[in-house]
Amino acid sequence: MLNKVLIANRGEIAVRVIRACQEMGIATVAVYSDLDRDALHVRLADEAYALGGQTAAESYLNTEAILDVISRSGADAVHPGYGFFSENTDFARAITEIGVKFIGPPPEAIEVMGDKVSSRKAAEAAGVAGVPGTTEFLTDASEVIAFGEQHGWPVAIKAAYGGGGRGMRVVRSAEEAPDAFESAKSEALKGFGRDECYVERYLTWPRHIEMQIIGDTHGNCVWVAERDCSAQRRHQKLVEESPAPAFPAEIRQAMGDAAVKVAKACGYVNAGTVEFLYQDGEFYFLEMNTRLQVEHPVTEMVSGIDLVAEQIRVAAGEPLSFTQDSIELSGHAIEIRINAENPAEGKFLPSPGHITTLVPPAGFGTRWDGGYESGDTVSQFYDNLVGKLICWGEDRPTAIRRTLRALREFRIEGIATTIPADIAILEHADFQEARHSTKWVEDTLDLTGVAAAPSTGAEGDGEARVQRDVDVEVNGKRFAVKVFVPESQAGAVVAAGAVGASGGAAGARPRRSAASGGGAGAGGSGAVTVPMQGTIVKVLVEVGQDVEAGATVCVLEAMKMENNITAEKAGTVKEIKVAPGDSVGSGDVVVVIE
Ligand code: MV4
Repeated sequence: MLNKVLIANRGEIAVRVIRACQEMGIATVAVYSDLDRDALHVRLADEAYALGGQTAAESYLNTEAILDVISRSGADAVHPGYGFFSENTDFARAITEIGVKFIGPPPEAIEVMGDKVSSRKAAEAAGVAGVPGTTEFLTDASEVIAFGEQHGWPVAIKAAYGGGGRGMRVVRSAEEAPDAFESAKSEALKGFGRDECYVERYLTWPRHIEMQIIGDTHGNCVWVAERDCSAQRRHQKLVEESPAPAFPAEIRQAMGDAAVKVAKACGYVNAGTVEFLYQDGEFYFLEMNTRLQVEHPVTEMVSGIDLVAEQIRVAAGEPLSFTQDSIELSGHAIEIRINAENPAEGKFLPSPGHITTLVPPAGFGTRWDGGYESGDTVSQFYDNLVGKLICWGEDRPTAIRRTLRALREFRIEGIATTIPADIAILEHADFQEARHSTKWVEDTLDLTGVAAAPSTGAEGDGEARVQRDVDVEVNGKRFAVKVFVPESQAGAVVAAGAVGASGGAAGARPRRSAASGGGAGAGGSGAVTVPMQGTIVKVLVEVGQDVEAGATVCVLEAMKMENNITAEKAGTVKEIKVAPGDSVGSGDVVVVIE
């Protein structure tokens, strides 16, 4: 068995792998960037080493830095997680060449499945058809026209070295072919550095169904279960589930067999996923992902298999713990990706920042795979996945009800999240009756009424609250509002701020005169804080400057409005803690006044 695993990743997947290792009695080594010095995965690992740098490129994608930590830590295996180096042939080779186990497939399998044309050829050689199309690169728009006339319109022109739908052009008639061909090639060149394209029939309302497989080094390769990932937006999965709704058992069996054939054709070992498009009772090979996927927990919940533990066993040369016939699937599982994004008006704007409160739901059949806890900060430098909520029920309606209960119970403040949009998806009849497809979220679901969940912070982390009166301005009218802040911040002089047209804090009422007191008053620490999460757009004071009570010290952009943050008391600016562009959370101190 392995002795010490280095997790070459961060966030929830690093936490997931650390937990599996600890349950197996395997030591764990975390690596971290400068921004992740205090991250959850670092806190949980047995050892942690700095990679240096802030961005992914400077840290988690720095091969030399990771190889150096392997050498210093004595790790005998590396788990890449997903993203980052998880499907990088060179990285896998670099690890195996120094005699360390790469917990994933052989580099050769990664290579074959790395480009859409070679993966399609490998699948077709194994007798698994892709959507009817060409397996040679296009040289001219006339070939697109010939294909469309033969197979029917619409057709899809795709980038051979592309992914995630980028560069894909849907062509509905011969007249559209020349422009679509040129634009697909130029986008492919810009996006992937390669302009080779191919054409295939376009499926107008497909479901995106993927089959989990896992193979060991003893010739065993099995399919575990399928996942339906059709609830997506701009190729970003929002909701995944297993089993796929309205999916006949005979199709499941045939798709499972097809996935295993594709895996065996490329000598696959360890966990992998074969993606298909499913429409009108037919399924077509799309691509193969040579890594553990974000959504692997739904497969674990319906099969009872710990896929990460199996990955580690396989990497250690052990056989799979189960056979194809011993796998028993039970119930229904749904995964919700909780992203730090504001789904208001369907825009899903990034919402990095300081998480002031994070209390995940719990209860029967409720799992939280999270990468952050209260007090952690979601950085703009990395993927904004905060964690995944996975709920299991004995059938799909029960799983949907449980997921909705859990989403409503979820307490997360300081950042906006996709939770309101997730609730809208699960409440919708199209989703509940499985009428959705990969285009449903963007073409049909109406998210205009969806707004970021209000971040009150009032009951937050169980800390006692004290009342502070805040002067706010709503559309030019000033109000005195009661704000209940954690006792630890009570000394702060809660800034007066202008609050958006929504009227801001509940219970706002006409401002009382300053003489009536309010705020921390003269006795406060003089720390001026912000009443809500947002971004600093202007700082209007300097250290040493004298300010009057009510003077604006900085401007906070929040709730799509510019809010003036003002000092409650006169004094001299002693410290400025922010600069334009900084993200701040509710209650953060921005300026200190003596
Ligand atoms: C397709 C398709 C319909 N017909 N190919 C998009 C990303 C890339 N993996 C392949 N994709 C698609 N290829 C044909 N012939 C529809 C999509 C597609 C899609 C596929 C899977 C998951 C989400 C999707 C969202 C939009 C379009």
